[in-house]
Amino acid sequence: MTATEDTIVALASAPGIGAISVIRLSGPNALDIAQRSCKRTLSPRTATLGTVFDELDQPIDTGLFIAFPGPHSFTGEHVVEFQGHGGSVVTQAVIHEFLKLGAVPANPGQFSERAFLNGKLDLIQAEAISDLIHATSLQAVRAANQSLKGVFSDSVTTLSTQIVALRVQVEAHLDFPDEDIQPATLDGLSKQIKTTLDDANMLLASARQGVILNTGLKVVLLGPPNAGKSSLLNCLAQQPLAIVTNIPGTTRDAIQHHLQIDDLRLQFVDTAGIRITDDLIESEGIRRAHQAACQADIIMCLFDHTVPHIDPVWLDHILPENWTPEIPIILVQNKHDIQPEPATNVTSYPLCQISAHTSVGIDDLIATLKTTMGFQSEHTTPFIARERHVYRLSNVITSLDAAHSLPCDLDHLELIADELRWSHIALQEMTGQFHSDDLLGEIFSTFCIGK
Ligand SMILES: Nc1nc2c(ncn2[C@@H]2O[C@H](COP(=O)(O)OP(=O)(O)OP(=O)(O)O)[C@@H](O)[C@H]2O)c(=O)[nH]1
Ligand SMILES: [Mg+2]
Repeated sequence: MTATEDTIVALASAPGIGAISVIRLSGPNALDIAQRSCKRTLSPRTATLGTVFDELDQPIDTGLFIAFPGPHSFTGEHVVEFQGHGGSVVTQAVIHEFLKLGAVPANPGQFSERAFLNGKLDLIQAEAISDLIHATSLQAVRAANQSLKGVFSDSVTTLSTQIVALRVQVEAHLDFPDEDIQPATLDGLSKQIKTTLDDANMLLASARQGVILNTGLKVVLLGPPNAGKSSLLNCLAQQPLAIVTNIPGTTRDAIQHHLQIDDLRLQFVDTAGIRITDDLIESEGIRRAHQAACQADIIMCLFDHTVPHIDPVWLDHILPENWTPEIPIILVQNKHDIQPEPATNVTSYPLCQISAHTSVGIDDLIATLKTTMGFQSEHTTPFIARERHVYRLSNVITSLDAAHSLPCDLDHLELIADELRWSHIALQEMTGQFHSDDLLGEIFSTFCIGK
């Protein structure tokens, strides 16, 4: 089914000067517009050399036309791609000719939106196209390809099928309330809800990894003055990004640096040392350090040999008052070259010993960071995901959790049915089976023009 009667046109390659450019047409008149522009008949999926002429029969550009008649095209509509010379004026002149022949300019992401509306891909796959284009690491590229291939969507569909099966059972009991339901049946239902909830939690954990691959991880370095926070940043970056001195209170501001470590995009925030102070500037630095810590994906809590014992009281002095236990912490004992003995640690947080001077323990620290964030074995290729997916999956889990915590008896079946219905809708919103125009606008407007 065609999403619209318009035939859209856009430059699909990057704007500017290049060897070649790709201009893309999609819609019911794509083939007609392309053939009229070059006065040639285009065979499906065959490269045809042709010249685009203006209305005075003057040649504008000569290149290759490839026609993909719908529905066997990216958008599901008739698509024609023209590979011409990659200059800004010449490409604009070709686009102008296509517009004169009846095409209209495409909005950002409109080709992908049409592919979605025509059932060529679901919303998760469409988002993966944009994530692939914007990927900043090879691992993100691999993960985006997994999502594009449908790995994430398949898991969502499997979960959806499980929930539909549960709904069918519950609704059947509600439709025929006079028929006896055996306690064993209700018990079985409760167990199935629990299994589905466990599966949803596993999928959420994978989706969280997918978001980290997509957007990176914010790691905040927090600790007392002189612990070596700035030195650790410099050690990881392998360059003197931050000022280091032996004067406590050297770092005053929260300074952010993006680093690529083992294919992971990490945003490190070096912060002012935490201590009690009357100094106005330092106090503001500490406030900013605490603010950054509250927005962290993970906190690295640094200290050195002057702190031989780590307990919750010491941590309370370092962490912000409004710190939430959901933000994981790694304890990092620096200056191993001075003190190789580990501090006693009576907290539940992992402790890593490093030296920012000699790089001892840095590999172990990165490995601990990955395990703490739940990164699975490097043999499994994760899929890419977005905050939107994590949010929806959390809704699914909240509803399944509510359904599971209700007593599974006749009095509560209606409430259980309601929770199952909500969880099903949340899953459908992920793949786009259920969507609003606003949601589509929000997603596709962030795409490139021509994609
Ligand atoms: N021996 C030794 N000294 C270190 C190590 N790391 C840092 N230092 C020294 O410790 C002092 C403080 O280092 P910084 O990196 O400035 O410490 P900081 O935590 O950023 O301090 P503030 O910015 O004041 O909060 C400097 O003299 C560093 O050279 C290490 O691994 N071994
Ligand atoms: Mg510092």
